Amino acid sequence: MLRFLTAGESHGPGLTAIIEGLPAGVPLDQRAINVQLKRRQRSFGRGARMKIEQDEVEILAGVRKGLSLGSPIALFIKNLDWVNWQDVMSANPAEIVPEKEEARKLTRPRPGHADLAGGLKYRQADLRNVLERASARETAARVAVGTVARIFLEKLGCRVISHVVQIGSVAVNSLDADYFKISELAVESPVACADSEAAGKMVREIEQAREKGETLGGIFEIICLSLPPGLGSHVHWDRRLDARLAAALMGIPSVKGIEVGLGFRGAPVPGSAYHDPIYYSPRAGFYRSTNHAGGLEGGMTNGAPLVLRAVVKPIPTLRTPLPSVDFLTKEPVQAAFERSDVCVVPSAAVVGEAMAAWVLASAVMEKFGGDTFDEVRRRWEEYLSYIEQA
Ligand code: EPS
Repeated sequence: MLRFLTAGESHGPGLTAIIEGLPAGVPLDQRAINVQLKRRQRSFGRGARMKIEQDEVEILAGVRKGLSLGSPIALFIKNLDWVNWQDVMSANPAEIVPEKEEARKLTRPRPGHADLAGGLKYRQADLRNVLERASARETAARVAVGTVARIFLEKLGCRVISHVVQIGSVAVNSLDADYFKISELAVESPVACADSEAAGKMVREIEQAREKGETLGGIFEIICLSLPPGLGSHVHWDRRLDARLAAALMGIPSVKGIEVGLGFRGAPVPGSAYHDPIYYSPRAGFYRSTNHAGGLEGGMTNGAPLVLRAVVKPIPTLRTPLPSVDFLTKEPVQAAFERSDVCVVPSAAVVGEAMAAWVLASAVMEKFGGDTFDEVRRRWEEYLSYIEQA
């Protein structure tokens, strides 16, 4: 079984992740992880914090001479902002400077953030004790973990890509390109959008939002390619791959809805036009002319590209804050504002890729699992040749 945990506060010393269950013999290079960490950081619409952080992973355990050992893998990403926060955030009370701690205290909960519910639940007088872990800074660790899963999948020939299809009111209509081209164009775009005309409008909409002290949400699409049929299972609710993918994507801060294939857009479509007819040819095997199901039927991959969408709400830290109530005095106030991002949709797409890769690698390990990568690969290849002959 593959599993992982992360630890770390947004302004603490850094983010730690431990991965367990990866077989021995997977080639892991920190440079490949750093490429994905950079992608998460650099999109248009991020705030000043991203000028401070230069996320780079350190592999502290579980890898020797570039290969996984089958032991737990420990990853660490330093927070470069820590030097500015040590006297507020230190685990050592002797290092805390009370005036600085007071100045950073948060008592005006932001609507839409974890501040209020978390403060009540964990009985905190300083809501910073909630904010610090609720912050999407933690998603840097998920990208590092997901990249390990991505490398594992790529060794089996699978790809996970993404692109942004909507930011604020600007949506991409339909894209006349294959998924590889879409991915290439998206990687080059400042807003991860493969349609350059829409991307230009998205950039302008983000600029206008920044001027107004607003924030913007949007939609990203994840596509997973070259998966065999039969990952996941119809036999239990918690083995259905669509349920597991949706949970992993919903766990990304600000993600508020998931579509599989046509998703919500399928509501007005009659069944005869919705479902993807099945054909067979000796060369292609079973195939479809459409993919409204998004590559998932009965909770299993069906061999078609797996297509998911996630809607991201506009982030709740607003420069022109909404009404709130002081957590301690109960007086009406304006919600707190901390330096923040205007739009995180392109970054969320990178996190989405990471989480999708994680769920898929877990499903691969469940079906083909072994202690070494070669064992997994042999079982995988044997299954692929069975599928080819089926
Ligand atoms: C975040 C607030 C901002 C973001 C941060 C998430 O941080 P700060 O308050 O330090 O400027 O930049 O995102 C990241 C640090 C990151 O790496 O994505 C929040 O409150 O969620």
